[in-house]
This record gives sequence, structure tokens and C-alpha cells, in this order.
Amino acid sequence: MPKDLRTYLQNLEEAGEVLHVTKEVDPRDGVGGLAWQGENRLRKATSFHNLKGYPGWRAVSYVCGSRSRLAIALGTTPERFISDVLKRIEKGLIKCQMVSQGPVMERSFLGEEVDLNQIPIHRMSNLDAGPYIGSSMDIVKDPDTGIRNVSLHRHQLKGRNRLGIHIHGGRHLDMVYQKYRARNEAMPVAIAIGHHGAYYIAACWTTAFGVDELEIAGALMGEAVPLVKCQTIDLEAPANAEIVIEGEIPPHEREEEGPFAEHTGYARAGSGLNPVVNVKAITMRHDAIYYALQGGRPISESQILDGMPMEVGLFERLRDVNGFVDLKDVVAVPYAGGSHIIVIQMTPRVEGEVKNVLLATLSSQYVHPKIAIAVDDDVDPHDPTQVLWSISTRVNPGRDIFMIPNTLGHHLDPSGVLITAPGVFPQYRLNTKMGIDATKPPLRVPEERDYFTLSVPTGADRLRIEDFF
Ligand SMILES: Cc1cc2nc3c(=O)[nH]c(=O)nc-3n(C[C@H](O)[C@H](O)[C@H](O)COP(=O)(O)O)c2cc1C
Ligand SMILES: [Mn+2]
Repeated sequence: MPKDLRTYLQNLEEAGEVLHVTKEVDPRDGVGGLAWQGENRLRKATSFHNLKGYPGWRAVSYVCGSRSRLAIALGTTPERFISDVLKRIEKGLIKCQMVSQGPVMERSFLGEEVDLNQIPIHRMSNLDAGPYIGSSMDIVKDPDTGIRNVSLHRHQLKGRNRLGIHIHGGRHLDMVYQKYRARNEAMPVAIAIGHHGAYYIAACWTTAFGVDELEIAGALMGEAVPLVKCQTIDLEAPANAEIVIEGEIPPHEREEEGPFAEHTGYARAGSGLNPVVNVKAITMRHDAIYYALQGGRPISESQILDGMPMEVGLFERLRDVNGFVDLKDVVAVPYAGGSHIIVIQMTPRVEGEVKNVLLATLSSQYVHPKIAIAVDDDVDPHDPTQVLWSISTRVNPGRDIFMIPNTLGHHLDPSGVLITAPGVFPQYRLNTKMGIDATKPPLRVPEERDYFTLSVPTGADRLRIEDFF
């Protein structure tokens, strides 16, 4: 059976990861908040069975909203996620396969029949300009090479056949869009909504320009992605998606878009005059499930989907700094926005090595990392109390912290300085990058390193208090 949202939901269900909400909830005023609480208070994904104004529809949220769920998507564990994913990618990408039919073609609405309001698109946060689609995998094709690019982009609902779009300057979709603009042509886009978690991990993958992320999805799953032809545009879309929206992005049209609460938790950065999508067709399953991906304030799905693929990409890069690093783990801290603070766990071998690793963390394929913190192998990088303890007891700030001002930061991080005209696409911000070396002295100086050996309360490494009452 091909992997899709339904097989994924089944796996999550078996792992006890899904909370079923049976009472009526309004997608415009409640789905976002309840889904957010489901994760942040109960650590569950949510399935909404009774949506006000949308009889017969079902919506799911936070299916990609935790480390354990993304591990389930790839049949691994959070601890083995990085190494397992790297192994699969190193085996090679898997080409997509064209098929003539797929469940996503069960119903189709063309031209005048198109009405986005028939989909229970939810309003995520109070500061948002309106309902937004966050689970949208935007598929475009480089007009020069014909190579696809897949990435997630927020889409504001603007009318029955109109969506807003937000494109980070310099991302691959922006590079493809620039080519269409230079030709004065509209860029066709197929927007796939609702699929297996592996597709979402792949769509959030940052790799070289000219790599089809659907081939990454194939490698992650170990099976080729089946594609069907779109009906109104010259593109292909995943045959087993829940919904596909076909549209075009005109080259020069701009319209107010946003505000929209982003992965930082704030809503105003990024909003302004942004491109639009004119929708030409909607195809979907008979009983399509809407994936109400929750963005915004941590912990939303944004931090996990941005963060976990980034951990893999950074691990791959950092292990080769200076030829070899004894790297243990890389963590994009979810409650810190998921991608702006990166904690690296490593065993330093020689003085200076850690700073080189921190520099590489702050300058990679990702623009997001702003603060990089290195901890030693006796500190759990996932535990904020241990990371803070390590900073407070192992960092001599004048020696162990460096800052590099006026580097390119993430344009949605409002602490940065906007260098482009306010509210005009694309936007860029400068920020300062900071590295913090909170490791012990390196292996080369064992006596100095030993000075920082952490004490253990007597017996705590052998005894468990639960066994004593
Ligand atoms: C939930 C979510 C929403 C996102 N929304 C946007 C967006 O609106 N605009 C954008 O440019 N990137 C957005 N991103 C980030 C890109 O999808 C992501 O960086 C992707 O890997 C870029 O692909 P590329 O390497 O092909 O450029 C979002 C990411 C997530 C996880
Ligand atoms: Mn890409």
C-alpha cells in the first residue's frame, strides 16, 4: 500500500499519538487553539471529527508536530532519527513514478466550480489576517531544466479562487519565480495538502538548487513517489495526496498579505505586498481529510518541521569540520523557535576546534541559526536545564562567546534590521550571529578537562528511589 496521510495516521494511532475531538469546533475559531493545547499540554496530535460549517469533513493537526511523530513517519526513533535519515539519503535519491490514476483525482473542480471556501481552512492565531493553509507543499518546475522544487509556503485565503503566498527571498521557489518573472510569465504551482509525514520532511529539506525534494521523499520512504498529471497546468502532483490546488502566480502582481503568526510567535514581520496565486482547479479525494497544520507560537508544527530536517543537514555538515569532529548530536531547540538556537553536543579534541564548529553552524545552507551553543558529551542537549548549567559553569564569556554583527539573518526574526523596503517582497534582515562554547577543556589537556568532571550523588548511578518505597 502506498504511503499517504491515512497510513501515517494509522501508525500514529497505533502508537497512541492521536487525540480524537468529537465535539463541534469552529475551524475559524478553535481548531488552532485546541490543536496547540493538544500538543503543548497533552503531547498528542489531534483529529477533529465535527467541524462547524463543514459537515462530513475531518481535519487533523500536529501530525508532524513532535519529534516522536516525525520519527514514526520514518519508522525510527527520535534518538536514531539523524543517523537513520543520513543512511537513507546516502543510499541515493529515488526517482518519481508517473501513474495514470490516483485517489487525489476522485473529485475535480475546474474554472467556475473552484471554491476554496469548501475546504475547512483554519485560522491559526488571533493576530492572523484570516484563515491560512500551512500544510501546503508547493510544487514548481524550473523552466530551464524542468526540475521540480517542493517547499512549504503559507497561503492566506483571499477569495474563492485566490490565495496569498509568502516567499522567503533566496529560497528555491524564489529562484524559480525569478526565472518566470524574467520571461514575464506566470509560474504554475501545484499545492499538495495532506500526505504522509515523509513528504513533509522532504519538503522542508534544504539542499542544493536543482534537487527534486520528491526524490528525497522517495529515499526517506524507500519507495518511489507516484505522481499524476495536473489538469490545468503542466505539472505533476502526488497521486495519494488528500487535496491538490492547481494555480498560477502572476509575475508582477502584489497584494497585501499577512499579518500571520510565524515560527517566532510574532505576526508582523514578513507581511506586506506579496505575490498571489490564482487558482484554476481543485482536485481531492471523495472524503478528503484536511491537514490543519498549526503554525505560529511555539510549539507549533513549524518548529519541528523546520528543526528536525535542519538537525540532519547540520549534523552532516559539522561532522566534517576540519576533517573530523567527534559529534554526538545537533538540536534545533523547539521552544526557542526551532531553528534560531542550535545546540551541538560534541567531545572537543583540541583547543579552538569548538569555535570552528560553531562558525560552521552559523554559516551553512540555513539562514535561521542565530545562536549556536556547544556542550560537552556529559550534557544532554535536549535538556534546557543542563544546557543552562553548562553555560553558567563552563563559559568564561570574554573567552568563550563571540559575536559577528551584520550577517544575514532570518527575515521573519523581528530582532533583526530590515535592509529592504518595509513590506515589499522579497525581504531581508541583518542580524548578529553568536557562538557560545560551553564545553569542557579538550581531550588534549586531560587534567584541565578533569577539573570539570561532574559529581554524582552517592549511589545515584546504581539506585532508583522508586525501588525504595
Ligand atoms: C510550517 C512551515 C511553513 C513554512 N512557510 C514558508 C513560507 O511561507 N515561505 C517560505 O519561503 N518558506 C516557508 N517555510 C520554509 C520552507 O518551506 C523550507 O525552508 C523549505 O525547505 C525551503 O525549500 P527550498 O530549499 O527548496 O527553498 C515553511 C516551513 C514550515 C515548516
Ligand atoms: Mn529546493
